[in-house]
Amino acid sequence: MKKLFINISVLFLSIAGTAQSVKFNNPIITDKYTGDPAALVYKDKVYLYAGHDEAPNDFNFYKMNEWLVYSSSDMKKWESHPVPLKVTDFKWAKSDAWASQVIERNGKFYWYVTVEHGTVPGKSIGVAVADNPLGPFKDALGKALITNDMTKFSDISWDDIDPTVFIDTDGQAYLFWGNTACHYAKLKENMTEIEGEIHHIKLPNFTEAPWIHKHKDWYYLSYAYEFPEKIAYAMSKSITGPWEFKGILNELAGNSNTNHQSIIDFKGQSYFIYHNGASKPNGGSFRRSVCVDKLFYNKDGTMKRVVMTSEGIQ
Ligand code: FUB
Repeated sequence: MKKLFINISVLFLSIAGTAQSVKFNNPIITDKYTGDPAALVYKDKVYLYAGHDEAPNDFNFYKMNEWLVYSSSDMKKWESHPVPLKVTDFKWAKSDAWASQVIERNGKFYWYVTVEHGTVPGKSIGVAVADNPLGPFKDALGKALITNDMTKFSDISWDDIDPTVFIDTDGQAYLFWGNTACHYAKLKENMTEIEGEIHHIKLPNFTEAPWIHKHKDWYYLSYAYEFPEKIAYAMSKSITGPWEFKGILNELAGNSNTNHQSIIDFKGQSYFIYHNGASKPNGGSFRRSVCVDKLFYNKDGTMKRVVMTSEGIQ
């Protein structure tokens, strides 16, 4: 009887010990509220670009004036860097440092951003450029690349948001973007001009936040689905489609009505990077925090549903 008692206490001790040794790594960014993560793998690092959520605790809409950049070599430790880009760096823009993405081409880094245009009513897309992933970035065009009057697939004034850029194996670059309507167009080699017409892709319950990535020989178009948002995705054998809808990839975050994803492969592992509103004590839809969890594929190329965790990357 005495022996049994001792064994049970060892078991309790070891359970308590295990619980204490687990570290909660999500959210990964805790120095500021951050939303709309866009990750870039360059050389042996991941650069994470995000909008800075500056809304005070009693403010129930976005207040975003600048974008931030963090870097990591292992997806666990994240280094913060000086603010690389602000809305005021685009003289023609008025406000709203909304979702963005950085991509490298021929040693230059192009940062596609959403902003409210100063004179053309509605949201627009601008592009900044730098010689290295940390900047400084400067407006590459001196005007918007996309304005609200260039697209007619949706009547709202905020349908031209959330750019994602992809360079295909033949060197052709594509810009995808949208809210309620998913748009795409070719980019010229200079990365600052649209080539040809703007197309529209029909996707079930498309809200916003398209993200294009390729894994093995499949192209993936993930996006925010419904509102409040889940993340869903479609797959194709070609960047220009046809896209086949594959269902939900990530469930509601619950504490934020948006979830905005970024998907990368880094050092042999796939990652799903997103935001939620879980930061204590004042996190929420307008004070978001970036998180990372592992992403896994099935043999047929479909993606396994993401499990959002507090532990994150251990
Ligand atoms: O951060 C402002 C907007 O919220 C983004 O542009 C959308 O993707 C949503 O996350």
